[in-house]
Amino acid sequence: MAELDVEKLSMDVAAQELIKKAQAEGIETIFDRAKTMKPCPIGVEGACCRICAQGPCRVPPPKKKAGEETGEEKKQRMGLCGATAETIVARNFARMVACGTSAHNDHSRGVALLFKEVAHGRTQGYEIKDVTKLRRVAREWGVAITVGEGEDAKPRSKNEIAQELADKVLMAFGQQSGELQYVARAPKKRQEIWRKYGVAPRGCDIEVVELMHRTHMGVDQDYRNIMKQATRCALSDGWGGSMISTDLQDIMFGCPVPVASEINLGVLKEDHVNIIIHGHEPLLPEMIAMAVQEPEMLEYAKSKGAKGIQLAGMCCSANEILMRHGIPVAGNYLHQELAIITGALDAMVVDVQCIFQSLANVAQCYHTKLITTDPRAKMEAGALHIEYDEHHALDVARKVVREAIDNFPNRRAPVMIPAVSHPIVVGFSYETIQYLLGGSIRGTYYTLNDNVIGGRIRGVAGVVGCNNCRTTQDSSHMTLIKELLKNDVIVLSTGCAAMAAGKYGLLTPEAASQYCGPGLAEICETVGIPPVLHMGACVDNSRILMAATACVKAGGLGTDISDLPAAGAAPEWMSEKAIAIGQYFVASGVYTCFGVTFPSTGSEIFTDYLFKGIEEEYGGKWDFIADPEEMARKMIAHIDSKRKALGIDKARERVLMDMDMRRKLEAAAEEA
Ligand code: NFS
Ligand code: SF4
Repeated sequence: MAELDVEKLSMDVAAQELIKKAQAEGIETIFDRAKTMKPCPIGVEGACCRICAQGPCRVPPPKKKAGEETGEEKKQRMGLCGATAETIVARNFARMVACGTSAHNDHSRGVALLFKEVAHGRTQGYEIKDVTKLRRVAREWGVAITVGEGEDAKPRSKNEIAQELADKVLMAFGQQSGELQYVARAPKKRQEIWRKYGVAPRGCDIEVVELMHRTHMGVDQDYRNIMKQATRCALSDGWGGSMISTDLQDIMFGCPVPVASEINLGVLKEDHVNIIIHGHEPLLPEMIAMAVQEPEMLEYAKSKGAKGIQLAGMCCSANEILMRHGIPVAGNYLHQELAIITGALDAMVVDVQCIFQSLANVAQCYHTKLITTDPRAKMEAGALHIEYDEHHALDVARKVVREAIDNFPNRRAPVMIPAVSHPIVVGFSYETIQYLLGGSIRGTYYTLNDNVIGGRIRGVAGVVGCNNCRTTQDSSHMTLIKELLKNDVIVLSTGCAAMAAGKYGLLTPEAASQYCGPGLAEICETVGIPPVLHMGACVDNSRILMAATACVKAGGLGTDISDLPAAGAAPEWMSEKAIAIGQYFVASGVYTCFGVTFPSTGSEIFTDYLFKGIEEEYGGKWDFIADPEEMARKMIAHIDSKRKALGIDKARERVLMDMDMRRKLEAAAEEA
């Protein structure tokens, strides 16, 4: 094995220690493979077409600037069928959107199916926890929350409401025409833009299917038209599947409220049975969280010589149970092999998405039991499959926990748990932010807006997305976030980015005085919140859309999301889901920056469209900036340009509003 420079691989000390341990023990990890296998230079630019058996066809980078090529030179930049670089790159990009959307929407379908079973009382362990949210969401879907008329009206039972709601929501997946229900949640102006360009999504499944069809060999050959469907598809994720799963998960498992916990591999305990839940779906993890607390389970663990059971999470499954139960997080995406290498992990329980196949190999080098639980995601070898079944979910969870306990006495390798962990405060759902910042009287995002208008908060940034082994773990996240905070930009975060923020102490209220500019620091200190608000898993990017919409509706910051002094970023993205998310943010009017690499650079014309042309249609646009400091600079410049357009660029002093100003705000809010 080649020598690795651990500081280049991760800025996380816990990761560095464990990569060294892996090296010493001869265990190969993603970091070794990244060193020996370089990315294909043509594929990385999206310029390799392998959608039919006459290819793969590669279109090399142009020798001249776009538009200056001769006909002959253009021909050399074509696939066998004549597909141009633009078509090839657009198809590849669109297929990433399709796959990313399918991942979120299929997750969402699972949640909706569970919701129906819960509503009918056919499950084990689940219940409807947030009745207030149930009623609010039900009303939106046209489900009555009372029976009878006028004074005789009586409230319907939560199960009755949920049953009807479940049927309506499930229809959204197969819906063929019209618009998805949550399109109506967007600011009015945004809805009109979507209608104008014909991209208001019809259903959660149809948009993926149509996009796959249109990117088949010999179908859609106009990159703008391909992107039109990619946009409609992405919107069926952000304002469709993802939003549905956030809502239904909140209704069943509880809407997140602020909760304290801890993050990084130091949360594992040497003398406890350690279980990590890794993946994306909270369904089984909710039950595992219950099972580990049962006295019989604790007794059983003690009978095997353990002091207790330590449950922790990884990736978005972690975010889900962290937000709702304060269960500690062992780490983000690039920590998955490393957790096993501690030698202290008795079971890693995985479901779907972002799971390395190499976990099976690594687990076999230690005593760790790798347990797959989802019928859609099995491993050929090296894992035990215990299938999730909502009708016996708690029993399945107990079985999983028992497997882990039984494995505790089998620990063999020297155990090394890095003494690295950080306290965090999480749970900033859209509703919680409204409550904290909106005040109890108005119950809107009004106070937030007021502070943005007054200039204490310069703007809002969403920093989301993955880790990527092609760049130093967490380093871009940290540089970007710190730059933003310093400039009074409040950060909303989800996914592995939010975990990164937590690992270096940014998810505590105390971080405000240390990292923020004076305006933002003052707000955070007054309200008692961290300057980076952890809003959940990647499906919970829908919460960011809702927060942005609430800002528009609260008034004073324009009439559309594209008017807000806001920007989004995924500086260490790697997953196709991130591309789907990026596309729905762009189509919602947000300037969205990605780091590491960008999968469209194989066509200058197409990239130009994503980085510039698309803004004329949707008010948002993509950007690719590898350097996080430069990314921060451009995001802040964008925020400032929006402030200028709103006429609040000079309002650094707090403006106390008079009645006239308030009336104007309210009028704008009504319009939105
Ligand atoms: Ni989002 Fe969450 Fe992490 Fe990236 Fe993967 S875990 S769904 S895709 S890697 S942020
Ligand atoms: Fe080549 Fe065209 Fe087939 Fe793509 S669709 S692999 S460009 S022949």
